[in-house]
Amino acid sequence: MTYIDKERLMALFKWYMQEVGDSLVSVLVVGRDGLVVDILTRDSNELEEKKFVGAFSSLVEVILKKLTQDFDLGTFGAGTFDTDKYRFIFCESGSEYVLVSILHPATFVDDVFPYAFLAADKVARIIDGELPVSPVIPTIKRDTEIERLRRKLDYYQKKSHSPDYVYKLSLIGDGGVGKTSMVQRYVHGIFKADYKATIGTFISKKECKFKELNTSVKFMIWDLAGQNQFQRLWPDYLTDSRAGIITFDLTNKESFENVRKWYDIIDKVTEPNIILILVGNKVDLEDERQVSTEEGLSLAKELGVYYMETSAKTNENVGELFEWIALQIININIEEVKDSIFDKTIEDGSQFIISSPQLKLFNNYFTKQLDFCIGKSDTKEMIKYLDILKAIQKNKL
Ligand SMILES: Nc1nc2c(ncn2[C@@H]2O[C@H](COP(=O)(O)OP(=O)(O)OP(=O)(O)O)[C@@H](O)[C@H]2O)c(=O)[nH]1
Ligand SMILES: [Mg+2]
Repeated sequence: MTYIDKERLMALFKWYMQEVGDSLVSVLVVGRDGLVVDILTRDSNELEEKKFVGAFSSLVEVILKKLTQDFDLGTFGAGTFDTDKYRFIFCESGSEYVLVSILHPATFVDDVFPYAFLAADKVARIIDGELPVSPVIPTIKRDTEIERLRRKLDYYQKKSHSPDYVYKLSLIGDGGVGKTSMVQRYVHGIFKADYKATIGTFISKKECKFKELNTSVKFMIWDLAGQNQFQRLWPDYLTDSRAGIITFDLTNKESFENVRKWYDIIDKVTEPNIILILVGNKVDLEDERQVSTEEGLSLAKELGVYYMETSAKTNENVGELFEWIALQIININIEEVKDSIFDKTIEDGSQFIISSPQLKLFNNYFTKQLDFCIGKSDTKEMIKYLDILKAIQKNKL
């Protein structure tokens, strides 16, 4: 059996229990063989544990049978099961394990599912053991009308953001287009050829630094599972996104045809001023291309978003993609303060200091970019501007 970092697993269980609240009475990780790897109960004592292991064991056959069927069909096993005492949610956690959540019978499972999948994905990664996994489960806000109104007010009242503001950036698009690969390339500098579909969502943090400009943008990156069985979770996971990367696979026409669907999903739950970019990934597979740059650009124009082509495999344009979004965010922050203090030095919340002539150049740069969407060659143009910005900072211009 592989080594499992149980301490981390337990820390994750604790976060999971804390976020879901009292309705979650026990959480277990179980192997496909039905053996319990680890368990946490709310009132953690051995007697309680035994009770829940017992409750689970009476169901284990049904659950494992269903999971095996799903697995054979190539779909992800996840579902609920009710007994008179408890509600069970089980989520497949990688191909070998299952995360089982035991809840009070009256629990509204739709509230728990977003957390359960998030936890299941983390469990799979902890067991995998290849990369560090944070055990932290963030609060996921369910999108009620009141919540939305409150956020809108909040957003418009906030003129500029504090240096510690963390921007939520979400990646969406069909399963297998390369979202996780792009994030892992950007955050960890690695690429893996095998495909492990994301369960629910995978969250990473990264700070995009512009040393010469003495500023940075902090991202919390939400990489959503693209497979259809996760669709009811998408709106919850996308809530509060400030930027979105709609990804398709250049070698898969269907994933391109689904871009509009993804656009509608993110458009519905986010603010109109969200920064969106359309990305055609796997540009390294030139021979297998099914979507041309022109087609990509034309759809991006129609949707009023930017366009870029990337390869997580060769690292083409991946850093540039995130940098581009960060620059857009800086630009929005400047826009928000510039009218009042145009001729003075401008200092925005993210420590971005800029003088009036610099500001003009910066603005020209963005205005120019707004006129057209960026394709592969245009990205070079962008990088050229980045160099100009760097030169400005060093007062060479
Ligand atoms: N050649 C090539 N393969 C890639 C590229 N990006 C991803 N892949 C491969 O495509 C497959 C799917 O990649 P993932 O990143 O897991 O896809 P995803 O969009 O996260 O999929 P879901 O999590 O199911 O939504 C993997 O086998 C990757 O190795 C790329 O730029 N070029
Ligand atoms: Mg993924």
